[in-house]
Amino acid sequence: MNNLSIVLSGLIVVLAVPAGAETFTVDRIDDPDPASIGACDDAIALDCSLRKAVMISHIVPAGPHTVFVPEGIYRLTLEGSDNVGEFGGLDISTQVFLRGAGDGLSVVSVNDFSVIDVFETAVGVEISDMTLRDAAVGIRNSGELRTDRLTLTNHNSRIISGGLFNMGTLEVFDTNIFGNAGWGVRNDGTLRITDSVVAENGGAGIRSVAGGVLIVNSTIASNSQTDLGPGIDVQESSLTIVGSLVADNQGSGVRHSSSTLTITDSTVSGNGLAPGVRGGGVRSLSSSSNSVEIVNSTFTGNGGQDGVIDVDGGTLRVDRVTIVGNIGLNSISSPLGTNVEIRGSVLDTICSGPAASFVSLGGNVGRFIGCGFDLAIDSAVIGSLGLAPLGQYGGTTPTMPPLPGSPAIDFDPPGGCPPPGTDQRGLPRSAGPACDAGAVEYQGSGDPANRIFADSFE
Ligand SMILES: [Ca+2]
Ligand SMILES: [Ca+2]
Repeated sequence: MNNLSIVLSGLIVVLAVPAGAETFTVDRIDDPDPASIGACDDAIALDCSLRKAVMISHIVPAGPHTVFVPEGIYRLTLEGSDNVGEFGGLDISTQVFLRGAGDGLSVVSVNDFSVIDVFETAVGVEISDMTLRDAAVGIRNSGELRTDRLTLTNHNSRIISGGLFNMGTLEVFDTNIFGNAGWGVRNDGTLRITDSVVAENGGAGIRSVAGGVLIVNSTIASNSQTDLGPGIDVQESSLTIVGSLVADNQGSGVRHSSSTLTITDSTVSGNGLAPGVRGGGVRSLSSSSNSVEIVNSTFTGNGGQDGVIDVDGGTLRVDRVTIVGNIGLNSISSPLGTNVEIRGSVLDTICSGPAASFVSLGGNVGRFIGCGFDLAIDSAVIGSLGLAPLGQYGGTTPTMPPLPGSPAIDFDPPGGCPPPGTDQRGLPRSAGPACDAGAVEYQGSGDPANRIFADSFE
C-alpha cells in the first residue's frame, strides 16, 4: 500500500508514503539476542526489540523504513562492538527514521561508546521524539542526520564529546543537550542548531575544530562546569550565531581562532567570570585571519581581565551593539594588529588599545574613553544611559531597551539609519524621528520596556 489513510478529528487524511516504506513497531523493552526472536510483525507479540527493529529496517528492501519506539525505558544490554548493531549501541548505515513517542517518554540507555552510530552511507536519517542517555556519546554522526525533539543527557565522555559528535552533516532542531560530562556537542563537519538548548555540560557547550557551525534561536548556557572553558569553542571553522542567548558559561561566551565569527540579534551575558578569562563575552585568539562581526546584539554581566570583546588580530566590526553593565574592564580590547570599526553602539566602559586602526563611524553613545571615538559624531555621556535591566521585552532573547529619556534614543549616526531595518527584537528601525544607538530601538509608548514603569506603580 503506497498511501496511508488515517482518521483525524473526523477528517480522512491521506499521507503519501514512499513505495515499500514500512514501519516496524518495537514491542518489548528488553534486549534479547536478535536471532532468538521474530521479525517485527505487528500481528505477533514480543517479536520486536529496538535492536531487532533497527536491524530489520536495514534488511527489508526498498524503504526508507521507520522504526517506532513506543513509550518506555529501553536498556541495550548486549555487550560487544560491531558496525551492524548486533552488540552495544545501535548502528545506522542507510536511510532510516527512528521515532519515539516523545522526548522523555521513549528513553534509550546503553553502556557503550554511543547510543547510536550513524555511518557515512546513511543519508537523510531522522531521529526524533526520544531521550538518549548513559553512553560515552549520545549520537556519533558521520552521515547526514536531522534530530528533532530529542534529549541527550548523562553521557560520560570527557575527551571526545558528550551529547553529539558530528563528523558529517547534522541538523539539530528542538533538542536539549544537557548534563553531559564533557562537551555538549563536538563538530568536525557541518552543524546547524535551531530552537535548541545546550546547557550545564562539563565542558564547552559546543566545540568545533573543522567545518562550520550555525546557531539559530538557541540557548548555550551554564556550560564548562568542570573545565572553565568557553560556552562555544571554535577553531579553524566558521561560526554564525543568530537570535540566540549565550549565558553564564564559565569561560568566555565564545572563543575562536583563525575563523569568521558573526553574532547577530543575540545576547551574550554572564560569561567569563572565572579567573584568568581574557575576553568575557568574545575572545578571539591571536590570528591575522580573525574576522569578527557583531550586529544588533547585547553584551552584559560578562567578565574578562582584558575586555568583554577581546579580539587579538584581524578585523572586528561592531554595529548597533549594547555593551553595558559588564564586570570586564574594557568594552572592547583590541591588541596590536586588530582593525576595529564601530558604529551606533552603546558602551559604558573604556576601550583599550592599541589597535592597528580604530575607526568610529559615529552614532556611538556612552561613557567611553580611549581608542578612536570622535566627539563630533559620537556622544560622550556622563550621567545615566537610561537602559532597562536585562529582561524579556519581545523577540527571542533578553535585551536592555532604552527607556524614555535615554541618550541612546534617536542618536543617529551620520548618514541616517543604516540597515538592518529591525532591532535585536525584530522590531522596526527606525521608530520615532531617528534611529537609536544600541541593539534595541525604543518603540515609543507601546514598547514592552515601558512595563517596568507600569510595574513600579503596582
Ligand atoms: Ca510485533
Ligand atoms: Ca528612534
